[in-house]
Amino acid sequence: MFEKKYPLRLYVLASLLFGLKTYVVYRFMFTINLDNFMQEFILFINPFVSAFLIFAASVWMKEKRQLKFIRYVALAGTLILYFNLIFYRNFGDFLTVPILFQGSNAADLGSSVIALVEVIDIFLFLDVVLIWYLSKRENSPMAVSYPKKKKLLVLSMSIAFLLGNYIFAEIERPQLLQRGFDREYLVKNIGLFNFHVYDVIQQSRSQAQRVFADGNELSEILTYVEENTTDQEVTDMFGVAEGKNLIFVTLESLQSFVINNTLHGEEITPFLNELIGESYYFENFYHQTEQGKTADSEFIMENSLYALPSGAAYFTHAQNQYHSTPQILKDENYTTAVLHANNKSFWNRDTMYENLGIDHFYDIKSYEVTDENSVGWGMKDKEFFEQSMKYLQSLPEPYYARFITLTNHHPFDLDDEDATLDPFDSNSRTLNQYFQTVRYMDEAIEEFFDHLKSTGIYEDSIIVMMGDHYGISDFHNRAMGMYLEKEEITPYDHVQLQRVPLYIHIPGHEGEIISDIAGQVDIKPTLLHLLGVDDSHDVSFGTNLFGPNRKEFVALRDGSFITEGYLYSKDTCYDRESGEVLASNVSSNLLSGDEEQDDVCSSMHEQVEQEMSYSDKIIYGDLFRFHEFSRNED
Ligand code: GP9
Ligand code: MN
Repeated sequence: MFEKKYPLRLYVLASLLFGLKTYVVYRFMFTINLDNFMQEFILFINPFVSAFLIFAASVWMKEKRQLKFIRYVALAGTLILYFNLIFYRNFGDFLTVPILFQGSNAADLGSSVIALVEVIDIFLFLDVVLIWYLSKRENSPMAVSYPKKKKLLVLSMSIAFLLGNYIFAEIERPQLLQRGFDREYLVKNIGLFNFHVYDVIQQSRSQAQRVFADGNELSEILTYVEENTTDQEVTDMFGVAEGKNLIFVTLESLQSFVINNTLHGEEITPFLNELIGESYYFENFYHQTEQGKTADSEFIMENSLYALPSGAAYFTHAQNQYHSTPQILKDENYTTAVLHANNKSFWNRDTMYENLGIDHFYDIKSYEVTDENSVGWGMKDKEFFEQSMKYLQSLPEPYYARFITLTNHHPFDLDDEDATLDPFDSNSRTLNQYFQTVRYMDEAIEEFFDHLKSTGIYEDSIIVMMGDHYGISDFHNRAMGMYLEKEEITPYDHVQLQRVPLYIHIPGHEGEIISDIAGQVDIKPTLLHLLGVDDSHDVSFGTNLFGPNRKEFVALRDGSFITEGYLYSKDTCYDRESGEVLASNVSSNLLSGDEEQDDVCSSMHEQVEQEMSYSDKIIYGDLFRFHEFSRNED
């Protein structure tokens, strides 16, 4: 009786339930920053707008098809939401099209995924069950054949809602869709599902970019690079490692905050702390990776180009023409190799390495991997270094050999017998265990140094070690605040936590602690300088870290940047040393064109965006295919 008088149509019910569920996930399962009521409001309406838009399309169908459509859309939408949640728990980020195409990675995620599933997740599927049940009832009054007028009314309503949402978003964040800002802004303002549509359009556009790109675009970029990111000054460090082997170690997920720090009164990284005294150690060195994580760190340091704003260039642009460090070193008679005890296809490395000029890739097949010598993602680092020595010794000298470690990887699992530090005690199992795997890595590096010394390789080599990216995402901010004894982790703290260690260890050199700001794009010109290789024709977005004309800023891929004096993040400008807020709403000030409101950060803000867009243009357009990298022959 009630149902007849006030018919509740299934598309309305599904929209309400799905909208509500999405809102709960946004609000309580993602950690989305909300600064004001307007943002709260937009975040609340956008899930309903998206849900209505898609479910309401059912009114154009016959009754039976309506029900089927609603059922499957509810299920598919929930799965999309859930995959995002799982991904978010690990990476603190949302899925994008290129990430989805990295299907081969998903299989390898194994242990990580299980650690990311929680019992409460079952609730996310309850509305799907209800919709399924209601839609399967005989003669359900929840779907009827609608007259044309009603269909048009529903359609106009859904478009009006979408437009309303867009207008609110535009007021809150001008030029949102044109500039993108970051994924969190997009999801916060237009919703996860519209963000996915936006991402698909963006990705198709970048494909088209390659097709339509031509060499002319490069000349403006070359002029910029020449004027801003090139330092040809020859210093007394030039060629100090000429003809030596270059051993590069990627320190998985190692952040700088553990270096020279303690837990339970014990040093976390005793060996790495001691090594500072015998190395050039960069204490304000930032990772610049994005979604490609380790692959991005490799991409940046080998090419001195920025990581892409979404996806990993290792996947999306593995066929491009590059001018990488291994390619350059091969011309100098170097043998190039990568050693990493994981599947060769992970991050599409096998394809990319060939293209980057890596002669030998010692992947999992080169190692004897057993249950005993594995944990978490695979072979334990100590075993990895030990078994790697025979390959290292077999390489013709001089060589450039890159080692990628693995044990200190989320979820930071370790066998009891390998743990030499007690876990931290907080609500985050991830952070608690992190200290233990970091300690394990420290011991593994110490053993590696011992191997290098006992084989005599040490004297003929320089050893460079770099943290690839953060290990502890914002998801663990509460626990991180507890460890760092801070009430909250602010955007300023977040950026400072993106510092990763960089060691340049040259046997015979005393080294020093270098406090100047630096980033992963600076690695390539620095290494070439040390090896005494002429790179005057290189196109690089970094500068030699030992040179006098260093770049003025380090740009992070989320739009934050650091200068000697300032730190900019989330539209706010901070004093770099003290963390004091100097100005907020920096980009709106810039957009308003009001000179007076322009503050210290905003002029640099423009240059940072420009520089990253130049790097993106090179990659999207595959522009190096139009460039001849002539080098001075002697
Ligand atoms: C995988 C390893 C980890 O081979 O390098 O990659 P990550 O998940 O850190 O990008
Ligand atoms: Mn990594």
